[in-house]
Amino acid sequence: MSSAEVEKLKKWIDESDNIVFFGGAGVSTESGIPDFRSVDGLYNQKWKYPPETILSHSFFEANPEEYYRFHREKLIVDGVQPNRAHIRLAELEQEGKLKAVITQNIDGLHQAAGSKNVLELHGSLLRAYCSKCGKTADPDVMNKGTGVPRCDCGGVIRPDIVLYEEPLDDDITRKAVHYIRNADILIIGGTSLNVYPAAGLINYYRGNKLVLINLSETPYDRYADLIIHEKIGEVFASV
Ligand code: CNA
Repeated sequence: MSSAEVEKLKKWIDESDNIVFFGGAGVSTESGIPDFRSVDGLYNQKWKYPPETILSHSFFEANPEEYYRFHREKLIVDGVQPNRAHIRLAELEQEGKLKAVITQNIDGLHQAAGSKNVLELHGSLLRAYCSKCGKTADPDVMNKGTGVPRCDCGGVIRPDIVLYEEPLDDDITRKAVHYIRNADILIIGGTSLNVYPAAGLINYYRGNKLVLINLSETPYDRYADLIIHEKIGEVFASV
């Protein structure tokens, strides 16, 4: 891929050693994981309730069976691999150019690609714990089993993700603000910037190289210094 915008991004990346990336579900669609808001995203697929209802604390507490049906059918996609966006971001970290990946994703693909400093604002599907006693649990019983997984203590095992109605982790949020505030370039990609408080974190950026890579428009387009409405994997393959 080559365009004036992608060339400009490449030049900025070449010249910087303080890049921060902030991403969302669109980073993983090219790996085969559906996002929420695209036409083939989870919002537009048939299910009894919208994803934000099922993925809420109160729904999980009241309907763990239904939650786990959705979890195994929709959230878990077998055999997914990092795509070129994940891989290039990991390389940029290794080259000493990228300081942190801040992600709303819960799929673990940045770490699978080799990224080390990944701030998971919404947790990870690769970790589980008991909602009653707090003991760590094997994520396989949650992701691969059937029915509602339970701990020895009888409590329901839950994913270590931030469900709607639940607060973000303070420590991770503080770190994310630190990186964003001090970044030279902030690249935002594959996110509709509709989910708060995560989306609000980008307001901490103080630089003049705010890059937005997203297929569709976002509420933040007018604040961006560079906008690329292309597939993020293809863009990162070219920079
Ligand atoms: P979203 O609201 O579904 O938005 C995704 C955005 O990405 C949309 O604006 C799309 O246009 C855009 N997009 C889709 N594919 C591409 C692509 N190849 N290149 C560039 N842009 C693309 O998702 P957000 O992340 O903004 O919403 C936050 C939620 C979704 C978070 O809480 C996530 O945990 C949750 N989510 C995560 C995953 C995952 O971990 N892979 C999957 C689905 C939902």
